[in-house]
Amino acid sequence: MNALILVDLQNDFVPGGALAVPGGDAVVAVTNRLLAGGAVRARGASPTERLRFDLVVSTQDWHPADHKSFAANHPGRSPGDVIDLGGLPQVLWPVHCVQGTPGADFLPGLDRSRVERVFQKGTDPAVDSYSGFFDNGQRKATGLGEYLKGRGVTDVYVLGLATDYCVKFTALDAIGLGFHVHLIEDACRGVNLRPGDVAAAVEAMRAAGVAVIRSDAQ
Ligand code: VGL
Ligand code: ZN
Repeated sequence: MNALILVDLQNDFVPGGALAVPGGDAVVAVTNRLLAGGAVRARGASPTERLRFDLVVSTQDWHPADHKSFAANHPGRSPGDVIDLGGLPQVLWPVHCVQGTPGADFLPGLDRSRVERVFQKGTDPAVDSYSGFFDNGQRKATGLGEYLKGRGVTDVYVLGLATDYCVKFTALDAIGLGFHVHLIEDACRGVNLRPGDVAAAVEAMRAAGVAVIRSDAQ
């Protein structure tokens, strides 16, 4: 049993949004194609067999307006600054994905017909939550891990935004929970706050045991 996890395919993460990821809008077409029976092969499948996803879920960055990851909530600070937040290093971001705002909505062109559950994260103003499974302090679970285990999922495929933040930590936590994890690299885009961040994130995932694949893998 496999599952596809769509990570944060939301308006604020594409060009024109508050925390625009370069090229973020390009993942919509790749994702829709995969959902329509695209070309990635399942682990162990024969070379001619196309990957079919048994289950599709989504994460949604969903912050209250007073979230402490927003530079605007720290007088004198700017986006990109790093502060200590409850004992964890925290990159400060522009205000983004505020609950109920258009920026927090899913991308309009995205085919959501197969999404069975949405797991919201980043709702606690005191702690950020990059992973779709746990907050950054690994204190609270979103329920995604239990849901996937309860559905009998062994393999997860991860795509979305942003490669060097939410995609990375979702994939790493999935490894920690014992799933076989596959990153669909060309269906992801990253922030690259510092040049090389995306490449380093992909390497960190690979080193942790994530299989890095492409949507057109042969
Ligand atoms: C994300 C930064 C802040 C992400 C979310 O979805 O990767 N990045 N909030
Ligand atoms: Zn966020």
